Amino acid sequence: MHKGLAIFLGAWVASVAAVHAETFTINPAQSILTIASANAAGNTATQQGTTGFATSYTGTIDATVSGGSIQFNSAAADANAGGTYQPAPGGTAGSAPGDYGGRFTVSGIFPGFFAIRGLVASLTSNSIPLTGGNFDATQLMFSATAGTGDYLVTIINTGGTTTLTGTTANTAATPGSFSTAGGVQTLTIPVDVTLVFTAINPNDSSIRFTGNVVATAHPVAVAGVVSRKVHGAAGTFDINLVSAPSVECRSGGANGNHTLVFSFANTLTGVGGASVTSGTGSVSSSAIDGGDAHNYIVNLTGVSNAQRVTVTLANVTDSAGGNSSAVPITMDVLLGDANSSGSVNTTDIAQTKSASGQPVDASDFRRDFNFSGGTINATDIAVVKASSGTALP
Ligand SMILES: [Ca+2]
Ligand SMILES: [Ca+2]
Repeated sequence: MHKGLAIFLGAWVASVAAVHAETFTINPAQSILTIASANAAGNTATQQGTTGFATSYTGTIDATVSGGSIQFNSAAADANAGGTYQPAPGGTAGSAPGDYGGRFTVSGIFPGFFAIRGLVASLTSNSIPLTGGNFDATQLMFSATAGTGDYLVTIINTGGTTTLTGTTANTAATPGSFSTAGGVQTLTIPVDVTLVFTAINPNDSSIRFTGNVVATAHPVAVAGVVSRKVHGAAGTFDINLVSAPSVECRSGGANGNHTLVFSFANTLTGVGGASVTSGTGSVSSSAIDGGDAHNYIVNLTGVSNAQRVTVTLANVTDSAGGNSSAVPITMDVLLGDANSSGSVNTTDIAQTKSASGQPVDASDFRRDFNFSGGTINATDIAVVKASSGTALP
């Protein structure tokens, strides 16, 4: 192995500080929401049978976790049909599977029933600080994105269906938690929300749901991402895109070609593809490294200078059971920026001139702008001079 590679492999151990959304899968065995109280058109409700006021949830939660904070982007928390409840859909006589089922009495004498069906809730928040793995659960907002409430009072022949909509703040006093063990991330969200809706008169009905939602994710572990070029006979040199000096300062040639190597802690079992998701350039080819399945190689073309270009891998899975819907990396591209400062100026010119005549190696490859190998020479000095005055956006 070339000594330059050894140096940069050392830097790969640091985890990628990429911030991106993870999709957590709700665990139904640990995600039970109970109706703590309910009233239908002003009448206090109790549960039908023994299960009417409790059911489990399935679905997904999309959240972004960075070092010290968590943000909930969306969710599709789907209440499971926990039993067979009156009335039938549409508020007609009979019964059918439902998420929740309740009963109530109108005017003290007329029995009524309601059933909640097809309830799906979303979950959003601003960025919430994570302190010791805990976060303030009252910062979460719940929205009903689908679902109906069917109700029927048989004797007075009053029945119908109301759509469950609206957004309500979580009031659970217990903090939520986020933890990681064995690569698996676990979110625990205490829930205490009251959904207000209309049965007969506006906002005449409400249901308070309490309990916990537990969801897990197992993202792939990214070990590092580099931009790789072969400098002639001098060998292969990588620029670590995750930690400084991270600016790709070498030429992409006439076609703006660069090669990115994503490295993972575990061998890859699948990658859905790679694409440029921000900035100018396109993917000409990409594949799992045939020699080492820890790596995914992306060849880029049409990458313009003086820009930030983001390349995102889709649907990455690994041999440890990890999967991530998106693994992005942003490369700063600035020809001639030898010292990775974000601008090309007299400092870069002086550094290049000072290396003139020296053989290209790990100590000075950032000044071999045309990655020719051999020695740093007049061609490299001409490149940095021509680039002087340029900068990253
Ligand atoms: Ca510079
Ligand atoms: Ca050169």
